[in-house]
Amino acid sequence: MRKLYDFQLSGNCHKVRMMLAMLDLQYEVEAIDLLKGEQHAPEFLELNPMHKVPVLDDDGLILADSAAILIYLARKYGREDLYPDDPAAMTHIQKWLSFSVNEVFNGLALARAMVIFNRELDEKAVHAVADIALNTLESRLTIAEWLALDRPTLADIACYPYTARIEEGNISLEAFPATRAWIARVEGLPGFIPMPTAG
Ligand SMILES: N[C@@H](CCC(=O)N[C@@H](CS)C(=O)NCC(=O)O)C(=O)O
Repeated sequence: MRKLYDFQLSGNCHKVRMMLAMLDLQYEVEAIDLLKGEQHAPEFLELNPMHKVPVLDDDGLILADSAAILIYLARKYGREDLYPDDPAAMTHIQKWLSFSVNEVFNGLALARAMVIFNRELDEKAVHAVADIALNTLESRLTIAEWLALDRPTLADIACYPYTARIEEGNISLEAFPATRAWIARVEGLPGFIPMPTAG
């Protein structure tokens, strides 16, 4: 039995949905409505005391945190190419996984959350981080097709959802052509599934 505790509009959940689809793994979904506060329910906290989705139950093994789940799924189900053993490769990938939960989340995801969930945050501060995130992506993707290595890795899956949906945060990708081309490349990967749009 495999079950994903999921919130449709969450990019962190979408990373896991993408990975499961790319691996062609079947799973049940248990929707956790963050807008109704279901992540604070005692039965959910037993799974993840951090009050956050995604959580994956893989035949009784309970896993939280999208990056951790991506690593688990890639290594458990035969996609070592997405997270190889080589120390330098792992380090390159890990740098982008960290970037995905720092600059991408605190800039791109929160800019979108301010618009689609009416999150009350310091817009100037969030947009400054979003600017760093987009310029970092653009500078790498101007000289390379993929973020970490010369092929797709977990780095690309982890950075994709909030970047692809940033226009829902009223931030344009017009000035970031290399990033737009990379989004299209990720969308062309076998098994890719699109992230649901807000509204
Ligand atoms: N680092 C975690 C962050 C997970 C996270 O921020 N989840 C959000 C949805 S995108 C959440 O569940 N928020 C509920 C809350 O903070 O109350 C991951 O990558 O899984």
